[in-house]
Amino acid sequence: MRVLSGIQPSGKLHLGNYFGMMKRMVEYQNNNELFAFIVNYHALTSVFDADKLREDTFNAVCDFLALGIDPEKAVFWVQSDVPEVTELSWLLSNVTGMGLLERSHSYKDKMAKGISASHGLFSYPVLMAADILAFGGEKVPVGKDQKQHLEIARDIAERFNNVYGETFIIPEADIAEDVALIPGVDGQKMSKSYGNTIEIFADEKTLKKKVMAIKTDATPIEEPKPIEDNALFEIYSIFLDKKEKEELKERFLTPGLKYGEVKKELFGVIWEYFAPYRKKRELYLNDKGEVHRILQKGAKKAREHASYYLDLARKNVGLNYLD
Ligand code: AQP
Repeated sequence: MRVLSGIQPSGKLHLGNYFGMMKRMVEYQNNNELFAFIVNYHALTSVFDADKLREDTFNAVCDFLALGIDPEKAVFWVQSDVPEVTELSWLLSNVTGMGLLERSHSYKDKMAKGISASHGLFSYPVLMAADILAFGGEKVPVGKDQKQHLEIARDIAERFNNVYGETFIIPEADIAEDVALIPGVDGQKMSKSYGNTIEIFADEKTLKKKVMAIKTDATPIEEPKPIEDNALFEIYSIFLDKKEKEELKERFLTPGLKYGEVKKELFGVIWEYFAPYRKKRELYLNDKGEVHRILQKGAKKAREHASYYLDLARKNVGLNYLD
């Protein structure tokens, strides 16, 4: 099975990114053909500082490698090193109805939050469809927030195939229900653009500050604590197995629990969980040459795959005028 997914370097990577997508990607690479990439073209919809984009892109690459992407097993690259996807995006644009994009929740949510909309932000799902279709992606591990974008990608692929004949594989979203939507410190979806993230590789002091800032309700200590819509409970739960989660639930429902103590404990759990990855990440951060070699090799392989689908699409729409 060909498994494919990308991540935006639009800020520092966070627990939502890791548990929603990255962790499963790493697991998939052992028994599947894995395609993983850093989508810096997509980040251009929200990042307008070139130095920041360069830094966040390099950091995202090192994060993903440290967290377990194995460039010997997976095809791993940075999106802008494979320009075929932008050409394919144009071909797809012409079979994409305006209405389909206007219904995008992510676009509408960003508009509602006062983020000004560019054409790039509006057409983001078309580029995302190109990212998937260019590589024949069959299964796409994502968080629940990307479910609709995946449906749009499927619609675009089906429409293209209907208009021009069988060209693309129809991809399927792969969403893990237990980690589908991880809340941020304010209880909304954890998101780089909402400034509510707990970063995977924050330093000790920052991590502690973020965890201590998780929003909790004002239930008195002597009363049971709610577990529904409780960001502290939900974030803690992602680090626990089924039995441990039941125990945590029991603790929340038992009067006397102090949120502050649970937060301190959670900080320790997160810090320990990522300790081995932090060491590995330092090695990559300090070896730019090796990282570049990995990415060049990945981009070369990715371009070969993308060329196959792009050439087929060019031919099927009639751009091969000399044939
Ligand atoms: N809170 C989340 N819970 C579960 N999964 C999440 N993902 C993101 N946030 C959560 C998943 O992580 C993958 C990569 O996300 P992305 O960076 O490409 O885009 P995003 O979903 O828009 O993530 P952000 O942090 O919210 O970025 P910004 O703020 O820049 O838009 C995706 O599979 C996503 O589902």
